[in-house]
Amino acid sequence: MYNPRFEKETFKKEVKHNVKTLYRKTIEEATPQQLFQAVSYAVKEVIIDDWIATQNQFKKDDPKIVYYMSMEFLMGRALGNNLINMTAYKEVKAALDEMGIDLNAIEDEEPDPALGNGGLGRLAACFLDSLATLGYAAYGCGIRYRYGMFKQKIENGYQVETPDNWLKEGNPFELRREEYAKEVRFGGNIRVEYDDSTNRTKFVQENYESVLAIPYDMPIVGYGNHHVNTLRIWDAKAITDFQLDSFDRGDYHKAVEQENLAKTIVEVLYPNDNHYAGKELRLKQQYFFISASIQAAITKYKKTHDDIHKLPEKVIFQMNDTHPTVAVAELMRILLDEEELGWNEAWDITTKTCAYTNHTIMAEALEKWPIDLFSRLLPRVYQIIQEIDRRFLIQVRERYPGNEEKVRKMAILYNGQVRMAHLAIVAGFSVNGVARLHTEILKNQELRDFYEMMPQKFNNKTNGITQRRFLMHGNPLLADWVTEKIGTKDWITDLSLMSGLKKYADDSKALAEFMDIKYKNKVRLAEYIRKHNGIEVDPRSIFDVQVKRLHEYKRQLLNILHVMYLYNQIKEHPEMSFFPRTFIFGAKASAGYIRAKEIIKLINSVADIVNNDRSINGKLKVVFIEDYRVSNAEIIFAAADVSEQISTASKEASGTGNMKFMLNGAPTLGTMDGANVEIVEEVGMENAFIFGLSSEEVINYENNGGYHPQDIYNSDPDIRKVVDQLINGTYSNGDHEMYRDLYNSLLCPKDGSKADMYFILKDFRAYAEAQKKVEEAYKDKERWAKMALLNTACCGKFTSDRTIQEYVDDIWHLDKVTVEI
Ligand code: TH1
Repeated sequence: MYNPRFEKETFKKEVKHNVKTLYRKTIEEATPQQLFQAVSYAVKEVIIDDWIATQNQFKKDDPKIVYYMSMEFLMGRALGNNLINMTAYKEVKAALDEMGIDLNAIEDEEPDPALGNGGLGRLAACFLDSLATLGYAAYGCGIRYRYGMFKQKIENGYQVETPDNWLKEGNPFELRREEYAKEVRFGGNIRVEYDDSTNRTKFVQENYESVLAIPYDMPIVGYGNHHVNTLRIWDAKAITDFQLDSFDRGDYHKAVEQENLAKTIVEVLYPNDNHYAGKELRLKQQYFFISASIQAAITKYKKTHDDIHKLPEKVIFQMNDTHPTVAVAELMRILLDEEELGWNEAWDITTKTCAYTNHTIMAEALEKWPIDLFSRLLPRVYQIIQEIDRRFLIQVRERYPGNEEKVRKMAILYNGQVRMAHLAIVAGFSVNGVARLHTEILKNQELRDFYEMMPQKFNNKTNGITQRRFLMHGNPLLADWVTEKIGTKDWITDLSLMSGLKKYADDSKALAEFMDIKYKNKVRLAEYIRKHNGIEVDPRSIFDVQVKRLHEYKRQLLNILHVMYLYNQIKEHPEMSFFPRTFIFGAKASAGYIRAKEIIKLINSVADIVNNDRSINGKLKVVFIEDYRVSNAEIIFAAADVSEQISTASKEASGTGNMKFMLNGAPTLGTMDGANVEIVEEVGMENAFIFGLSSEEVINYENNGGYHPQDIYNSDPDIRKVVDQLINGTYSNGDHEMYRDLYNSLLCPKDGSKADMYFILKDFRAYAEAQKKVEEAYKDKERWAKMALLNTACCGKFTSDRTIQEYVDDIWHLDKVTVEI
């Protein structure tokens, strides 16, 4: 047994006790939310012991620590996951059953912590799970947003955003740690002082505003190893006036301003995925959590080490995209101004401690802060960046004498902007992409100049996902079946063992069992859809699923145009054979992304027409699942037959949903983009449906001004019909304007951009043919079952455990910790 405190009677007593002391109630009287709280506190009690033990082990072993710096951690619910990782899920479920409490219902009471947008934030969460499971010392560093990712409602087919007040009922798993608060300073000016006695120039920030950063710690439980790491997210508080400089004391305006600053800084997560908006508050958020995290890391290091020069032996700051990149300058500031090191010493430490992960090549996602804004908000940090840039450009000119074009292309400060990616590459010792293809594109296209100058920094770390959440928790039927079939549950920590399923690929009994589990999961999703959408879907139809953030490059528009095409086909040829299909969508659009919202409306309009057309006998259904998030994702992946991964080749850096589908036995229908390439390599071309332009072809077209979608429109009547239906009122009650912008985006954009930038019409025929092949394959039950099973069997590479081990081996060089209990 993992812990005697999970013993049935002990645990039951604990829950009863909690209900009594927290709410003055009995189990029978308690509300489901109160039961969730009481159960969670009982679980936390046990976690705390392991958490303490882990910290003590760290003190003994003094391991190297990775600080995973991220604006986003899309954690998903904690209760079920913690129970799984403490290997107590089934025991606790049984104990609660005896008390008449349904664990699943209790789990549904937990708000889904959504401190992230999508793949990037969820990757950070999977990484924390793997770090703890593999026994490495790690901190996640982020922001405790008051409001996470908005809740999505669909009203009249349109997305409506409502605030995600995830802390309303209190978060039972967090610990507030006021005593580790750090001050963070913004604005003002820098006074330069010369100190004769030490011969040093001092840089003193004056007239600044400051906030107090208060850490909240959440436990990150490793699987079955008593290892508990920490996610440290920062809240902001005004510095009360007695803490102000004597000069400022009693300054009422200043006190109120600082109150406001503190409140607004952590108020809300920016709901943009793969997009940079350039808002001042966002930069404040970045510096706020970075300054607090770096200060805390240095304080911690200095508690037990006296030589700051050896920081790189014990500390790594991994920067999750450019959002935390101000870290390099903040570390320099602390080393220069507070530790009083010289530039070269400080630079040496910084460039051995900081590493950067690139997650996108989308131009609109690149962070380029206007210099005036940046230098006003972070005057000292800006000075340091100027000096980093000055010294870097000397090197560029040495390497490429007379080549001012190179200087312009590579500079950190250029054209009135601070280019954060360049800063990260120059100051980091490692630059990694998140899938093989993506890393090659970085090296050969986007970051070519940097790769040429410093090839040793570049490396690939293909993303991964945690099987603890996305199989054990999300798909318990399949998890148990896998354990039975391969004769071990070691796959929970070694996903390569899934290959043990390959021997069942031609075993009809095993295949039938596998598909029976898929069927049950489809029934579960069908019930969810009935309850939430009021739509009846047939679990015997093909569940064809595209769930991810809504973005033009992800091409949900291609998917829904194809649905419109199928509908036309069925209507025109009622006798045509057609295997029933349910197209399932789930996607949030950034609140300000108008075209993405139009696509959501279109999907819902098509759903309305198609689902209510009795003449097609329910052959086609379209479902838009409201508020796609981690908790319903688990249900969706388990139930999917087809995994739609149809981004314009070269645009999706990796994708991680693709891996979750694969794990759950859904073949990929996709382009050769991101990690799809590696998925196909593992599972075999014959077990996926690949179509469309290659990334090289896309890049080629882009470099030559695009292509002519008009030609396709003119020559292909089926495509023309579908495109025309955007403006002839078919899906808009006769309104010819509702989808005019989508129509224009394909043929003649009004904003000066290229027509059909994402090659939707170009790839349409290839997509339709691939979809035809899906249908053919599905009709042959055995063949489909084999494909599906092989997807599960071949997914071993895509565990985040493998990804993390690669980061450790090539970048972080962490020490393993064994927690002794
Ligand atoms: C995503 C990428 O689009 C996706 O391909 C990848 O699998 C995932 O990161 C994890 O590596 C990104 N999300 C964001 C979010 C923001 C900015 C850039 C990216 S890239 C806010």
